[in-house]
Amino acid sequence: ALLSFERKYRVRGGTLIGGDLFDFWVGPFYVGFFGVMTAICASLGTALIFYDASLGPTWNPWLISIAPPDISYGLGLAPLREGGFWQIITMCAIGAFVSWALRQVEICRKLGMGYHVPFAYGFAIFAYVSLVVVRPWLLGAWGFGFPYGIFSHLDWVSNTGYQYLHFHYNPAHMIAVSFFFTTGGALAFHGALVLSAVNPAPGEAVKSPEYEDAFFRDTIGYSIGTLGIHRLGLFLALSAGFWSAICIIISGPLWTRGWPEWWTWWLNLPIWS
Ligand code: BCL
Ligand code: UQ2
Repeated sequence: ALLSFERKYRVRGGTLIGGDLFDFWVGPFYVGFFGVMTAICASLGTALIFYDASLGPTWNPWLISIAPPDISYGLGLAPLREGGFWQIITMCAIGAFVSWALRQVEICRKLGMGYHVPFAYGFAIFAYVSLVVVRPWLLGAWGFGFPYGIFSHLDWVSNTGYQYLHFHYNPAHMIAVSFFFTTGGALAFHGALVLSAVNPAPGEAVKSPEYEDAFFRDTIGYSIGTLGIHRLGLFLALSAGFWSAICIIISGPLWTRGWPEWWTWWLNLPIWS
């Protein structure tokens, strides 16, 4: 159903491509050229996943796996059943993710809003593309991408991690993990603080943002502010995704030995060596 306030926001225009052609809604969903593209890419990719799974040895959802080609195929196309499906599915996935981001851009333009949401989503796409395009390309074979399967991708992460002996020593992985944890911490603080302000003792009025500021000033002498916490949250979350992408791109293309060994630069500093 069309909610009463929605009509006001169903404005024409703002499209990047296609003009008025796809400028309509289906139920609550804006369509647009990129909505059509997302639907096509996502359906085709999903259908190919099911088709390739049907050729495989199992329907156990934990074990189904669609593997990239053997390293020997390099950066060429592989026969469908030897990684070609993975290659087409990867193209469908990227097509769907990028179309989804551009559909977000069109919606931002319609509503006259900033592009923060598609910008943020772009970091997730970057992390995915770094795994299945950038790093395989830098290493010279699509076979370095990860397989699409629940257990199989976990095995890939484990194997790739141990290939560098101890992935926790990867400095970019350290930064990424720290940002993930800090994001969780910050959102817990923020959620708790807002709920504490809007849930006062029974009969008392809801507390204003000044109370939120006062709570943190009393506690740690500093409040980042109601707008500031959202800027900080976005920064922390995007940094988590960004450093994740960096940590895997540099593993192989930039550093081929164990990550613990990378720290010899520190141990060899002239101060103590
Ligand atoms: Mg590690 C990567 C944390 C131990 C090896 N590791 C990561 C990072 C993250 C992390 C920093 C994965 C997040 C990411 O990339 O997000 N690792 C982490 C932690 C520990 C840890 C916290 C821990 O011990 C407490 N890692 C280890 C051990 C190693 C190890 C030591 C194994 C033995 N780690 C590796 C390797 C990798 C990581 C190898 C990586 O490759 C990975 C990384 O950095 O990848 C970039 C980014 C987000 C994405 C990629 C998701 C993209 C989403 C897309 C765009 C949209 C999807 C839409 C979806 C399909 C739609 C579904 C529809 C719905 C159903 C509606
Ligand atoms: C805050 C504020 C909010 C908040 C939070 C804070 C009124 C409703 C959580 C407190 C946050 C600070 C001091 C930053 C902490 C830093 C890190 C890296 C976690 O001041 O303004 O708005 O939600």
